[in-house]
Amino acid sequence: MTVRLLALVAALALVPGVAPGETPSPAGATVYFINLKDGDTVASPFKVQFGLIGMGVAPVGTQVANTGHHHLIIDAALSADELKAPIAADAKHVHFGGGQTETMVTLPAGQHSLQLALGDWTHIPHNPPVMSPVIKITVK
Ligand SMILES: [Cu+2]
Repeated sequence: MTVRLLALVAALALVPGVAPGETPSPAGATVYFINLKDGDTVASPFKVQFGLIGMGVAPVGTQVANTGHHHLIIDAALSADELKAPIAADAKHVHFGGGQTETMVTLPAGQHSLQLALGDWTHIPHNPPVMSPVIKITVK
C-alpha cells in the first residue's frame, strides 16, 4: 500500500506543471518585424506588422500550447527579472491581447528602438523568451 502510494506521488510529480513564467516555447520559434528593419526611416504615424514563425497567436486568457500574443517594446528593454513576470502595460510596452498582428505607431521625431516580445496567456514571456532583435528606426 505504502509503496503504491509513493509510486502515485512520484508519478504525479512527473506531470509537467506549468508555473507562472514557465510556459514553454518550441525550438525555432521566431518573432520578427515584417515591414521594418534596423536603420529604417519612417514618417509618423507608421504601420508595424508582426511576424511569427513556429507558434500561433491567441488572445489573452486563451491557454493553448505554443501560442501567445504580441507586445511592442518601444525605447525600452526587458530585464531578466521582467522576462519572468507579466509584461508592463504602458506607453513603452504595448500589448496586443486581442491577437492583433499589426498596429499603427505614433512617435516623436528622432531615433527610437523597437522590439517584439511574445507573451503567454498571462502576459509573461515564454521560456525561452520569443523576442525579435532590437531595431533602431528614425522617425522624421
Ligand atoms: Cu500582454
